[in-house]
Amino acid sequence: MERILVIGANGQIGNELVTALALQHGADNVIAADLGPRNPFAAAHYEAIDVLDRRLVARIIDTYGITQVYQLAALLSVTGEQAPLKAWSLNMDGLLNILEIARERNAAGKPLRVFWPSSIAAFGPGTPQDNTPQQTVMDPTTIYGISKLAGERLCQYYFSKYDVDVRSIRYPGIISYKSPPGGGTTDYAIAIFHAALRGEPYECYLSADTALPMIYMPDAIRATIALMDASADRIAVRSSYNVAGLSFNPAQLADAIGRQRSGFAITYAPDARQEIADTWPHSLDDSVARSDWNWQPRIALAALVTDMLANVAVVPQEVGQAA
Ligand code: AKB
Repeated sequence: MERILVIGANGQIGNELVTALALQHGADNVIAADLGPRNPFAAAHYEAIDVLDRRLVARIIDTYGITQVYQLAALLSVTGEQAPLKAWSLNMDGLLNILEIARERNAAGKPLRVFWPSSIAAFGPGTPQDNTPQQTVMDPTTIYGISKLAGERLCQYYFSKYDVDVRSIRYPGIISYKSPPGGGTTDYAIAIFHAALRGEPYECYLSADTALPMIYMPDAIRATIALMDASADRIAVRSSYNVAGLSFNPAQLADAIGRQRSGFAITYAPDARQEIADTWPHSLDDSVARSDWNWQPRIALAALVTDMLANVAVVPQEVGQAA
C-alpha cells in the first residue's frame, strides 16, 4: 500500500493530482501539503508545511509512513524572473530537501519514491526547437530554467550515487480549468479561454507564430501517475523525460477557438515573455517516454478546446498576467 505526500498541493498541478491519487489509492492514503490553508481536496489529510523546512517535512513523512513524495512547490518562469533568488532557493533547496530525506531513508531501509517536475524551460536558444530530442543541448536563460536543469542533474546524481528512486517529467505548458496557473510563459493558452467565454477579444503577449509544446491537464496527470507507477527497471532516464501532448501557436489556438465561438478575435502585443518563449522548443520528441513506460497522449486540439470552453468558469479578470 502506498502512502503519498503531495507538496505544492494548492497549485495548478497539485490540486488535480491530489484528486487523481486519492481516487487511485484511497483518500486516506494521500496527504496534501502546501503553505496556505487547505483547499477542499478529496484527500483526507492536509498539512500546512514549507518544503524549505526539512525537519518538518521529514517528520510528516515519518508520521504518515509516506512511501511516495511529489515535490511540486516552485516559482515558474515569469514569477521567477521577478524574484530570482527566491526562485533559486525554493526550486533548488525544496528539491534537495526531499532528495536528502530520500537518501537518509534509503540508508535506513525505508525507501521513498520521489517525483519532481522539470520543464521545457530547461532548454535554451542552443537547443534544436523542432522535435527537441531527449538528449540535446540545454542552455536555459531564465532562473527557472536554470533551476530545472540543475534539478535534473541533482535527480540523476541522487539516483546514481545513492540509489534514490527519483522520477521526473519535463512538462510542456499545462492547460487546465480547475485552478489558475501561477506565473508562467505558457499561461496565455489558459487566459485566452477566459477571454473567449467573456465574449471579449484576447490580447496575446506572444506573437501569432510562437509555437510551444503544451499538454492538457488530464494527459499531464496520466503521464505523471504512469511514470510513478512504472516498475523501476523501465525507468532508464533519471534526469527527466520529454513528454509531449500537442504543439500549437497562438494563431492556431485562436483559430480553433473561433471555430467553436464564432466572432472570437485575437490581437498581439508581445512583451518580455516573448523573449522567454523564443528560447523554448516548438515541439518535443517524447519517443523515449513512449518506449520506456508506454506514454501516449490522448487529447487533440479540437477536443481540448471543446472541453475547456465547456468547463472554464467565467472570471472577471484575465488570469496569467505577469504581476
Ligand atoms: C512556464 O511557462 O513557466 C511553465 C513551464 C513551461 O514550465 N508553464
